[in-house]
Amino acid sequence: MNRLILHVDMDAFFAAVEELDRPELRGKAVIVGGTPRGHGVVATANYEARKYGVHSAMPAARAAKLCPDGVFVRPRMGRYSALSHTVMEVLGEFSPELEQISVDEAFLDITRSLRLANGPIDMARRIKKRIREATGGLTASVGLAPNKFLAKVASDLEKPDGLVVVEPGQELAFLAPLPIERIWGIGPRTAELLHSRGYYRIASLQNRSQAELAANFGEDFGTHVFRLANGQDDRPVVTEHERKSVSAETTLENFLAEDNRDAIASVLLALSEEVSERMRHESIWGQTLTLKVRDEKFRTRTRSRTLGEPIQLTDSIYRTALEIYEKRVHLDGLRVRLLGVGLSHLIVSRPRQLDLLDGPVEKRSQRVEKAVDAIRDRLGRTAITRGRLLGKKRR
Ligand code: TTP
Ligand code: MG
Repeated sequence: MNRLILHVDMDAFFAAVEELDRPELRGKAVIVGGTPRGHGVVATANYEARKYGVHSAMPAARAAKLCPDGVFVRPRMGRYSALSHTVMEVLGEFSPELEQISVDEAFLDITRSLRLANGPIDMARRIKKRIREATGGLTASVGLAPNKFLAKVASDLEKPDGLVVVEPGQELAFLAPLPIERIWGIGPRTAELLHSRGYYRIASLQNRSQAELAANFGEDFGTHVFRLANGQDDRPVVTEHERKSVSAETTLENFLAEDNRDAIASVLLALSEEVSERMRHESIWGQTLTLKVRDEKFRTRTRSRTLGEPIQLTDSIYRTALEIYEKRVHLDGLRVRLLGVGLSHLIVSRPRQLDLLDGPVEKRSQRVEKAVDAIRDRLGRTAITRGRLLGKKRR
């Protein structure tokens, strides 16, 4: 049976919230995060500011230059979280099979919930309308498709306020004209490599057999690309209580030498921090740490270690990941192109007796990380960054 998967993504989320709360901003180019004098980075910009080329993660100084009339607004994380919650509650009204991906994004499996509407497209329209009502006027873009990958691509195609449907049987035709960068895992570096081999549109990948792609890009990545390019993705929508792991990974802009310990450590620290932040936010701990390393030839290695007790803090995650890297990863001189850190064997609240085992150091570190969370909630993600992540060496 065909599945019906929705991907919902709020439009220019933080900026849209600011426009909602401050009508005087409407019609102007709004940039959230950073300052006009050029400190910090942009969290997001509204569609008006995007016309000037401003986008997320851009240094504020550059944004100010590109868009001199842009209004810089300080992030209000508490307000965004509250509205995020509202949106997720609306989605939960339509189906219990809800998987939140980020602050403004979720998958919803509506295969079994259709009785609430007059067919899937009607359900998608109702969801958009309910989100608008419940938030006081925010718009979402929705993709409706037989699987997660197609739904995610679809929701992004007609932003803002989009609704794009991929009918079963239309998967190949839908993907064919799109650039290869639409495929998960094909970032700028990989795209460059693929371009040099003549692959630009997904159609060019659809012409290749699985064996050819596996021979070119390694068994894992080649198979992944083959499946997605052909619109195949059977990952289920995983609701919160079924979730098995929390992980973060990144493809490196510049490949790192296997023995570039400092640079590898910095990346692992940033990933550990991301994982820890999510775990702390949801009050979950994990007992098995998995490190993922992909080399420049696309060979992927994963190494796991089950610990004596569940962990949650950046420091514990980071130290374990780095130790696994140093002791158990051997790339034979190949460079590193991707690193990932994940925790599994999750528990929702920490067993009581473990609190007694906490040494004073861990207690302090827990307090520090809690304080960091609180400040970030108020001032935004980039308000506090660890010394190491700033690229400065501190001894
Ligand atoms: P996105 O959904 O990626 O972006 P968006 O909602 O602003 O715009 P779009 O219409 O393209 O979906 O991210 C959601 C929010 O997360 C975004 O409003 C701000 C925040 N964010 C950051 O703080 N830093 C980032 O680098 C990104 C990508 C997002
Ligand atoms: Mg969004």
